[in-house]
Amino acid sequence: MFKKVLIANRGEIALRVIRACHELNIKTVAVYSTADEFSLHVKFADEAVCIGPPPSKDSYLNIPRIIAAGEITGADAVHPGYGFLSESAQFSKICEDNGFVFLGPSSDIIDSMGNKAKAKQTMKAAGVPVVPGGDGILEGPDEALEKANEMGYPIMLKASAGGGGRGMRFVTEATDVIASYKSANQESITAFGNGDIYIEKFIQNPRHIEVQILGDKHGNAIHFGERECSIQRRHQKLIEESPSPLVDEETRKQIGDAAVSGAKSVNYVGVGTIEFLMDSEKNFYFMEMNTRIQVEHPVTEMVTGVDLIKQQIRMHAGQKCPVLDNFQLRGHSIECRINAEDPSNNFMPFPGKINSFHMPGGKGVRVDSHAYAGYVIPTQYDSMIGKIIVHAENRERAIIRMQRALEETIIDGPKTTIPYQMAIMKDKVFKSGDFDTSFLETFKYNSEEE
Ligand code: MV4
Repeated sequence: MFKKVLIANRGEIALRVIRACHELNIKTVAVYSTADEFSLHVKFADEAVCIGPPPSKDSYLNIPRIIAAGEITGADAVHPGYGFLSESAQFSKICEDNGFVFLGPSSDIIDSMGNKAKAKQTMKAAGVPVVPGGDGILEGPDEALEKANEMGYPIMLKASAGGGGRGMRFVTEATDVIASYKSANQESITAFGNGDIYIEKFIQNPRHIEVQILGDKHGNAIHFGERECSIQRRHQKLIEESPSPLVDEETRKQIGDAAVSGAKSVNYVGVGTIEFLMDSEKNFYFMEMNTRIQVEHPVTEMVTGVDLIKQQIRMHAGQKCPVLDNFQLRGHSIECRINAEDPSNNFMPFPGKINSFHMPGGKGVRVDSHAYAGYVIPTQYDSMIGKIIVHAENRERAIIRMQRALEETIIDGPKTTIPYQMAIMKDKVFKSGDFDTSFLETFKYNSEEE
């Protein structure tokens, strides 16, 4: 097992990794920018190294400085968290080349899943259902039009180097294909330095369902069921849950088996997430694979009883996947991401000082946060200040418990997403469990009512 892990991240996920390491008797090294000097991840790590000024490119994205911090502290592994360098094939390779175990997949796997068109082909070859469409990248606008006419409208054009909704175009008729291709191609070149585009049939009102997988170095892979992530605003998830209200035992087995064969086909090591679109008839289609731990991993931990970060570390230390007999999800878990944003003002970020801070507790309530009373939310990074996660016997009780937890929460200073999430917890459609990724487009929020 590792002796000392450097965490190349900040905020709640850095703290989450520190907690897992300490339970495994592993020492921890935090790295931080000058904007995070008073963050809890710095306080709770065994050692902390300042790696630069606030801009991410000079600190949390600065590979030479992170490697230097690992060298001077004698770390033997690097955990990348999520965001920042977590899906950088280059960072994975540089860590390994400098003698650190990268607690994520090899650069080859990150690369092959980062190329979304290629990832689809790989999954299709492994027998995973994929969104119908062209096979691989388009040669140019003419081929885009030809393929679109063959498969019928509406279609989606997607950037192969993109993901998470960036560089995407929705096209409803032939007259728009050429211009949409060109603009997606240009945007993709600007954003990712790669203009490759692929085409897919448009899936009407899909749900976003993802499967948590775990692979070891011995060719084994298992899954931990699905997460329902359809409550998103501009491709930012706000609420996640497990299990999905739409997924029955039979579908769970099918989608889980598909995810496992996808993971096995690339000899996947560590934690990963396979994202699917699911239509109203419960047909599911592979969309993308995320080769990192995700923000919403706690809902899976609550319904499986597994510590995913500990498992991730164990897999990279060479241990075998646990054997799951009669796998089933226990009860229901919901997570609300607490962002310092004003839901009444277009979710405008609201950095600044937190004057008072009281987090909920009691049965079935978990809080993952790096914030505290007196903490100043920096302006440079994302606005998530924590997550409230609940677990209960079933979905109805989990919703009641989340309402109770949100009610107890006091954050004085910044505006937060809490009142908005409270309104969702009281919404009839949300409560019914019958919603899709368009839910927030039509959700009416009246801040006066809260
Ligand atoms: C789609 C789609 C419908 N059909 N692809 C958005 C994020 C990116 N990962 C893929 N996305 C979508 N791809 C086809 N062929 C609908 C979406 C989509 C979406 C997906 C998941 C969660 C929220 C979404 C919101 C709008 C559109």
